[in-house]
Amino acid sequence: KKVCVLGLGYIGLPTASVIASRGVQVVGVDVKPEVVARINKGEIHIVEPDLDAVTAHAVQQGHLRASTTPEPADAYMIAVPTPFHDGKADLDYVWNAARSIAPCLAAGNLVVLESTSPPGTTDKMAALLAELRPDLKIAQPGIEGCDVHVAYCPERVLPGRVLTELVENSRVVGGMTDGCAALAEDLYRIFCSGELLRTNARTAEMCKLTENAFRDVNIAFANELSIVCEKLDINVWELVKLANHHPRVNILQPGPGVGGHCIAVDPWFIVEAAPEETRLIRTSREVNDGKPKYVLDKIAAAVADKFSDKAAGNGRPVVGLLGLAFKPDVDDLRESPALQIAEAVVAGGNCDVVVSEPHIEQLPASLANGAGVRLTADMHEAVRQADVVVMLVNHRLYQTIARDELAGKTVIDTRGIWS
Ligand code: SAJ
Repeated sequence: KKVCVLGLGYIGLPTASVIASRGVQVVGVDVKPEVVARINKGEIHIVEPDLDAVTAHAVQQGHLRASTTPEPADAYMIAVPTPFHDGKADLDYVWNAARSIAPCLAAGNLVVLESTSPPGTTDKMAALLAELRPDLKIAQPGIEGCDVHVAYCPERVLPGRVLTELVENSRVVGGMTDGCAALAEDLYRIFCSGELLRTNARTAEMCKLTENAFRDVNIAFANELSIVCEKLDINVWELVKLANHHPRVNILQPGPGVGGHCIAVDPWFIVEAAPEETRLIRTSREVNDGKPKYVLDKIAAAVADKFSDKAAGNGRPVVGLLGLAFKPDVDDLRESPALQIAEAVVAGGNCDVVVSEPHIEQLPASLANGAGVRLTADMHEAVRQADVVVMLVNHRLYQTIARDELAGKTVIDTRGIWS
């Protein structure tokens, strides 16, 4: 058996490597020649624990190979980006991937879409394949009997735990027909030890969006509570902890906002699909997107306060920002509320800024060009130099910052680690 994986990013590369590690012949396809060259040398281009060893081994054993063009295989897995711009899902990468495999397709093949997609995308992809290959009977929703099977099976792995979750998580396998789901189940059984749950493609598409929207709505609830609690002089972290002792309550943690390219994006796919019916999902997005501004207002008030302290001519207040990543213990700054806050503080220009982010070696361009900002590798120094300390990301490393280091400083703790 041979598998062709399209898109060698955060999902495609680990998936291709894990399938190849089971002794299956895998060809990974990416449009970027430099990515292909790197993987063929047994190296990886993304940060993910243990992936380097699994990929290197699969390449050395001759089970994994990368290429810029697809080739005939038994199964095709599409794991390309589906970005969201200006209120619309951009599915061009999916259509391009489908076009690129169309000439290779043969009777008996399976095509699985894994990319996060609006409900109905798999149907449209199958229709596109049918248009490009009129000589083959491509699966149609609910109609059994076809040459090429089509399914949707969303990835659900957590960055930082991809290799474990790829194998152990349960998976929703949505077929265009029951036969398609059964064939897709056989493919995932090669490397998944978790449960494989069969459904139709449309439900599987919605399931992925629902999981991330559920988390977003729950975090929005926590973020709204944090603002209410501040007004009412209640410690929100103590409150959430106490409420969560109830056997049927499980509130997530408030923070400076929601980042990453999944939870902050996927709910919009649902809003786009049903704009009139999604008041709660849309409002939750707005609550979470509003949280960085709330934190910025607190920083501005603290800086103004320190300014009056420093009016005697002792210089500008110093703001120490702890963390830039979108969540703890990762180096990923994309769509990060902490980075958004840092950019606005630096752009404000009325204070000096010391940034700590233990997972990066230099400031991103959006900060590096600002005046009065620098990165320090020493988080204790960032705290020591700051008049206002802002905890933005609860990296494990920050647990070594002692309470006495904060004495005499204004502390804005968006993650509740010192509360
Ligand atoms: N966050 C909070 N409070 C919390 C939990 C998270 O403010 O209690 C924030 C984080 O700081 C971060 C954002 O939410 O900014 C998202 O982080 P996350 O760890 O919740 O999720 P992601 O984006 O890394 O991964 C999610 C996962 N989805 C779910 O848990 C339902 C993952 O399983 C998915 O595979 C991934 O999205 C994806 O690719 O869709």
